Amino acid sequence: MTITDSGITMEELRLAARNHGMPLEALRYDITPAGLHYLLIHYDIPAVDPDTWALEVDGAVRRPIRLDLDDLTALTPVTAPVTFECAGNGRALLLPRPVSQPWLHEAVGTAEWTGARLADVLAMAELDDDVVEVVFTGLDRGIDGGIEQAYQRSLRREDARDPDIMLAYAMNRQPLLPQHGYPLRLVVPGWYGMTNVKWLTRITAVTEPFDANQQVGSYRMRSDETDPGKPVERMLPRSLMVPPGIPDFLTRDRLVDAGPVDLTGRAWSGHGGITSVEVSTDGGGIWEEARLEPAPSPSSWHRWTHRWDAEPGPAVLCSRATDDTGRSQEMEPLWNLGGYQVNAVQQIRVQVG
Ligand SMILES: Nc1nc2c(c(=O)[nH]1)N[C@H]1C(S)=C(S)[C@@H](COP(=O)(O)O)O[C@H]1N2
Ligand SMILES: [Mo]
Repeated sequence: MTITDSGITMEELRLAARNHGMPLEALRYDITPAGLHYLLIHYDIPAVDPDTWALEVDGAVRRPIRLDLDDLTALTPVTAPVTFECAGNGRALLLPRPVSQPWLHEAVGTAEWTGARLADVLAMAELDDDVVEVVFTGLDRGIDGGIEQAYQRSLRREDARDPDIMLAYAMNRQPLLPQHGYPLRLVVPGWYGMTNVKWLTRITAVTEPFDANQQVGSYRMRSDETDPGKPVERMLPRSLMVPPGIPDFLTRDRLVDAGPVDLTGRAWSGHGGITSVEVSTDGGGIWEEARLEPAPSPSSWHRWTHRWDAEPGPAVLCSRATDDTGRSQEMEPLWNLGGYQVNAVQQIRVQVG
């Protein structure tokens, strides 16, 4: 059976016009400037009144608490660069294309987040012994799968204990921008972006696994509608390259001068550190080891570089990352119903002139 692409739909275009990616040339920055960080908002940016906003911690806890922004900033702060990637990054490379936000490669960014430790706040509230998950609720509401809901995600109790998880009130040392979750968001290093609940207003300890839409309806690796699938959690390894040379406006194919070209990019994984990045300039035939720099923190991407002696003619530039666990990247995207975890190798067509 041959499946042909029916073209991007108006629904996808509407989503793409609201939610922008990180321009790939911004891979040059260790810390992505806030305005260049990718953006994904399922519903609308909610209106927040900072004077009345507070975080409620409730459910199966011995001491329900209510914290305003001053209470949260008074707790011991942590700051770390954390690489975010949307679980749908790469979705638009699939055929047939799952209809949702149509990302190619650019749903990524690394900001420096500052916040209180989630573990400290949970310790203040004292979870009951039979708590199995912690549910995070945002202020934004909408309809998904025909059901009206707030944006909500949960973490298993053991995962919520990670001391690196933040209740973040600053991005790149500034208060959060409205689109990135002002005044408070969750930041869970290593997990795909949907985990990082924005406009956080409530944390609820529950004694049964949480089954709302964003937990069981979306973000599962499913082969078809009848498959309950496995949850999407930690980021698969991925490497991206700064496209060298200059682009054609419409096709974005690249024009590069012949001679030595310093290729550079970033690589990350939510399963552990990156152990190698390889580069191919012939579309994945021959691979050479790139020079990999240490990551500034365990939750941040690594920088890599590779010298390429570009000879006149066409070339297809690729890079692929391998992590601590041996996970790596395939050349061809692996299809799944929701279009998640598509970490196929980026391919950049260039003409060397
Ligand atoms: N409340 C709320 N939190 C949310 C979302 C949302 O729509 N509402 N989108 C999630 C998704 S799918 C991603 S990929 C990240 C994107 O974070 P960013 O827009 O700050 O880059 O936020 C997550 N947190
Ligand atoms: Mo996402």
